[in-house]
Amino acid sequence: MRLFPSEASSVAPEVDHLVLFLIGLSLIFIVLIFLPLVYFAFKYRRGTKADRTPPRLAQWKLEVTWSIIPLLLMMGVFAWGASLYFHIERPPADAFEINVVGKQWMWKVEHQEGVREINAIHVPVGRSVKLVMTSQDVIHSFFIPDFRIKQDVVPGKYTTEWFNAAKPGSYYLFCSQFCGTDHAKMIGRITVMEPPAYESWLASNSSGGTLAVAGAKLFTELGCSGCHGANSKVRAPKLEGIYGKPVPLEGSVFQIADDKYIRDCILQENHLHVAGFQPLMPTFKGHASEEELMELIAYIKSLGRTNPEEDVNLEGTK
Ligand code: HEC
Ligand SMILES: [Cu+2]
Repeated sequence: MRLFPSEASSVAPEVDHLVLFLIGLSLIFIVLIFLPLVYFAFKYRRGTKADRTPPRLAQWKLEVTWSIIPLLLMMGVFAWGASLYFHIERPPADAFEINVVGKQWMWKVEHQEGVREINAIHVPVGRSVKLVMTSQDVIHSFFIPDFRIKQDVVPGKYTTEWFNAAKPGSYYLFCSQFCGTDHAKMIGRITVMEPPAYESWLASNSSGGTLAVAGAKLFTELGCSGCHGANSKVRAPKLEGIYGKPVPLEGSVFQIADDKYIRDCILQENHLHVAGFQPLMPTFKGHASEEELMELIAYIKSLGRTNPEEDVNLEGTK
């Protein structure tokens, strides 16, 4: 029997150190408080001849001591916890992306290379992986105990989570948000492989097109290219190079063209209209699945990207 799951990601030991420190600190204070409590309960119980004259201590010194010491300890724990939280929440700039769509009751996974999986993710060891996640029905939560990471997966939003797997192996993936009848069956496996094994896994499973290529196909099929294409008669904004840049919207506001922004444009949610254009774009709500939206985003991301390095910079500024 094991008390803790294995520490299989770069942040796992850091999380454990904090947890163990908190448990240790609590134990120290439990002993400091309860040992004297029990001792005094016996010493001063009714009928004993203990000396009950109040002690002549400088009260304020005591008060200040037991206020300042816990305050410093708690502020220390706060600083430690906050910095660890930011570390866990902010994916490193060089992380590569994998898309995840949760639904009752499975995890659908799409790699940028176009490989699809269900209830499984294959990743290389020692590389930072960023999961871009959404749900097509209710709130789910993506939880890998061995990696010490958990993040809600919310319909209509993209949430992210990252990890850097520390050792090859197979690790459980759970949904940790009660999401309906078969919630308990929403279980998957993370397979961490040595980079060469991962490369050959990718090569043998990819069916050709990358996510961006699938998105390009959809872009034509759904008629986006009819308006946004080079020879279109409709005045629609160019989509080349918009990803990650601020877009001027009606009413003199700017919004960064990130995944959520592009998703909102395609579904025409939140009344986003680009400044200087007629609001002619139809909504594609109900015409594109969550996976297809992610493919369209991958395609728009790939547009006008001349320098692969740019990728990293854009991620870094988010
Ligand atoms: C009928 C023409 C038309 C079609 C079809 C169309 N769009 Fe648009 N699109 C527009 C217009 C006009 C705007 C600018 C006005 C606005 O934002 O409402 C726009 C805005 C956008 C924006 C925001 C651009 C920016 O500069 O911030 C994105 C992203 C976008 N469209 C993507 C798509 C995708 C993806 C599809 C296909 C699923 C699509 N559009 C289909 C006309 C169209
Ligand atoms: Cu779930």
